[in-house]
Amino acid sequence: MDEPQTNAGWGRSGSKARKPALALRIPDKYDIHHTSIRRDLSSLTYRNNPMMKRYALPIALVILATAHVRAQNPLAIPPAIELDTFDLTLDEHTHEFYPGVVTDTYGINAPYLGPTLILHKGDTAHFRIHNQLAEISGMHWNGMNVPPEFDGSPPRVIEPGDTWNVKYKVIDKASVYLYHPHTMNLIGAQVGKGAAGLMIVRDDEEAQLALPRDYGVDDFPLAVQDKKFSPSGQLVSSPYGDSILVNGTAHPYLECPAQVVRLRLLNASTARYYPFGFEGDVPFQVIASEGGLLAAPATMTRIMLGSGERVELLLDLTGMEGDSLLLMSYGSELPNTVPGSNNLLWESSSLNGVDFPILRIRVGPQSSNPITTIPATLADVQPYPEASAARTRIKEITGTGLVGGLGMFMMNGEGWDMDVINDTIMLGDTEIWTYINHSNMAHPMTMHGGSFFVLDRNGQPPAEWERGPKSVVQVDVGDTVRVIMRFAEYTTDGWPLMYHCHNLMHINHMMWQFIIVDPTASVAGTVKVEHPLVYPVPSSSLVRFNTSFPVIQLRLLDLSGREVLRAEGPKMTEGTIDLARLSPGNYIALFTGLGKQAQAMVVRE
Ligand SMILES: [Cu+2]
Repeated sequence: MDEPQTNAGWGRSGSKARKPALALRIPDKYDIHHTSIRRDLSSLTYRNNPMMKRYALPIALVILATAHVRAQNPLAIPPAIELDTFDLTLDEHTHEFYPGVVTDTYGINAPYLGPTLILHKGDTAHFRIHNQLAEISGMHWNGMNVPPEFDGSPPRVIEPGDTWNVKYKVIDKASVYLYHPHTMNLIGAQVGKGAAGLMIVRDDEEAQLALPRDYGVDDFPLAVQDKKFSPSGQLVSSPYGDSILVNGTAHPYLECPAQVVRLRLLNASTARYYPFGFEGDVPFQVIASEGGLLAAPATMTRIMLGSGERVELLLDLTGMEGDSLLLMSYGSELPNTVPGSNNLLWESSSLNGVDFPILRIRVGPQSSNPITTIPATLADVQPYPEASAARTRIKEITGTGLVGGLGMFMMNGEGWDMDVINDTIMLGDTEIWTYINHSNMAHPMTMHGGSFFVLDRNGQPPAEWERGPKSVVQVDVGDTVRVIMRFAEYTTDGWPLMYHCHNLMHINHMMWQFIIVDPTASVAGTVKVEHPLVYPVPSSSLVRFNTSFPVIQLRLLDLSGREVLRAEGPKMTEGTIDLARLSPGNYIALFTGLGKQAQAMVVRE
């Protein structure tokens, strides 16, 4: 069992203690290339401080001379907590990412980001989410399959000052998950200020393996973000930043023992993609993706992650005591369809299209009971067979826009509308979703409701590291990516689930929703779904219905989830639906009353 850990590197911070920010332009650039360092020097303009002006050149020269060894801050490791009930408080804070520069932040039980929550598969997890922000918020469990009423998507809202009680059974496999607000129109802003944290799920299958899992000793979370700061040191909402933070630490280094270490690597950035790798092409083994372990480690020297994607990787440092390694982003290798490349048509950033360091790893002495070998096999990974799919949905992304969201991206011609259910899925079904990207930019696509498997990309099997359970998949320009997902656990019961682009500047518009319905049986939950009498079936015009409750609202959905009819109900227990104007086919009729729901299949001849 892991003891809760803390780390002194968590930072100098205050809660709501506002100090005046220094009028100091932050020397935040992170490049090791001499060309980009020259760009850095031009931005080192100190204002309102004659002393700083006088020393600007010598300081710049020192920075130039030490560019290769600028990783000077110990990496913050968020404390890991393991509780029956987690109290998570969203609040405003301040934090010094750079000494003497006080930045306004959001945090969860912390000045910036939140603690790492340790969960166990099979247990019931309880959370009390306290919203101390001055605006509405929420909480979502990225990658996890939880009852939709606790998923935290819009329209779920926690009003300022309110607490939301959440309870769900942990049914997902051992991996690293994310929690963050998923509030309508505020996701990017709230996450961008620091309202996010990691969850580590443990299970018996993972526990059987000789893997590093001593949190903070040989098992480390690495949440990588690019941030933009204003001249006064405040976080600026922007598609790109030119300061790299890992777990909120600028210019970080991490002391690792000379043995196999586990890095839980998360792209927590707004939009930037990172082709991660170690200087000198030191190989590493990817062992897990968002939803669980792979069948076997995949040996790689580069891994490109889009926003929201995460992997666990092993790095064998055995025999390397005294040595050091540099985790890099090889941005020069990004195709120009991907945010983070130097595509001249999009927003610019000094880090676009260039290689830059992420984290310096310094190898120290071995810990007790070190892991020194990497297992050859990992988990029983059984992608759903293609033949088990009840249907295929084509999801075509179109439109032209910028990384920051200007422009319009559509899915099958539709944008985000909270009043429209885009897809209706039958409980228990397995479905293939085919994402086709005809827009001008790569999008990392995610689905709520758990993990899926990637079947293929442009007809080719996915890369080895993409063959485990995933909840975010990269869909590049021109790509056709097929994923297969099972919807077996929960009906949505009035709380639709989302699928969306994980670029946090796109998410407010590139989001769509699905419901999971059980047309054959009552479902557990707060609302018991009843089966009204509906006749005749089929019909070419009027269908009569009888319900056990007065109907307030009546909706008809086609089998792709598109709403084809909505009417305020008769407020009586019987009435008629006119199918005459619908095309022939099957439809689901949803009847809503006060605290009551009923649904039935109707057929237009
Ligand atoms: Cu997008």
